[in-house]
Amino acid sequence: AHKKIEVTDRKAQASVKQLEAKPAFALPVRSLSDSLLKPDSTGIIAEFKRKSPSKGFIKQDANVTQITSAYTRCGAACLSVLTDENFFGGSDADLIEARTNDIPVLRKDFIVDEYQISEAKSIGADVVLLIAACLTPAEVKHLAEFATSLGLQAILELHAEEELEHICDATKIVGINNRDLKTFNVDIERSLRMAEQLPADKIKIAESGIDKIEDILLFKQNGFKGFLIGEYFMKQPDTPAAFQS
Ligand code: IGP
Repeated sequence: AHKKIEVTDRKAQASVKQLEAKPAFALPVRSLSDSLLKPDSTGIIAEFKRKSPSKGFIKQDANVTQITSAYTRCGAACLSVLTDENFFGGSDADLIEARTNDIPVLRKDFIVDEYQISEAKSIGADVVLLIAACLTPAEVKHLAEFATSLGLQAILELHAEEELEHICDATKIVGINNRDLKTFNVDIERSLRMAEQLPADKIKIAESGIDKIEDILLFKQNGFKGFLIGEYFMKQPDTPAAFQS
């Protein structure tokens, strides 16, 4: 049966009205699906991540402005910015800064309620992540519809086959996480097998542990349109300069 990961950490909250009043809430949303489906898209979703639970600090003093603008300049189709502070050392301020680039920005966090989606919009996010391991299928449907009602797109993240039941009409973009969130094991073959079971009309994104061109080609051959890469880019000695092609 499906087991939820419990997310307990919550910040002090502004009212939804206060969120809606923030200037970024009114910004036009940039479409992730349009960006990924452009004929010349690299499909690369480049992630800004200072640290992770599996690796500790990757780049403690990373500069979000420099790195996200370099990602954009070098052809990323989308930016992913961690806003979770506890596990990933991220912040809303990082995402607000990344939003100045002209490609879509994904708010990478553990979303469990509508409030966090309004909050994502209020800091200028274009896309939110819904992690099946944190949500029931009914919650995914509800939250994906809510995101759509705000004009945002949602990525449904799956890892295990029993999570396929979380897919619904409102989840048009499906990410398959190569990394198990509990054991941190990365298994690309497993993701490819799982992808075969996705409905053909979903846009597929491969997430985590991607560190070579061959991985991307393999995912492409299997119909994936997006490739979410964090650690490999962030661990380069000089991330902005190293991200050249
Ligand atoms: C990026 P990597 O191995 O390239 O750094 O992975 C991204 O997929 C990973 O950060 C991620 C993630 C998540 C983080 C995927 N799903 C959910 C936090 C929450």
